[in-house]
Amino acid sequence: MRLIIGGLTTILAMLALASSTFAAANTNTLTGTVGPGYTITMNKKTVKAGTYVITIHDLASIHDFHLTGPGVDKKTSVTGTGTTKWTMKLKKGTYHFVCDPHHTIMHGVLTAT
Ligand SMILES: [Cu+2]
Repeated sequence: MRLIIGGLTTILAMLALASSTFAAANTNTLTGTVGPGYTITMNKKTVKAGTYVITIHDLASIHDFHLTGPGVDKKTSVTGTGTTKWTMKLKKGTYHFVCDPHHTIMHGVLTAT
């Protein structure tokens, strides 16, 4: 019986180790998309403050994706298209993303808490 409990404890310890290793390797990610129509979106509205890899899909040559907020001012080119990855630290606060040429109709907010 002691042997079985000992074995079980070892298995549980290994599972705990495996899950914490997985959590450490798991990066915070966000995805922003602009175009192809007159839309700009972020896949989340609220996130925990921390380091993020933000993947931007710029799907139109008439739009850009411009993200600003505490310590952040990043944008893709208006004429350029394609996928861009930004690694950045999001502090607690409010971040705004816009398409500069159409900022009155294409904008959104991301909150870090
Ligand atoms: Cu635009």
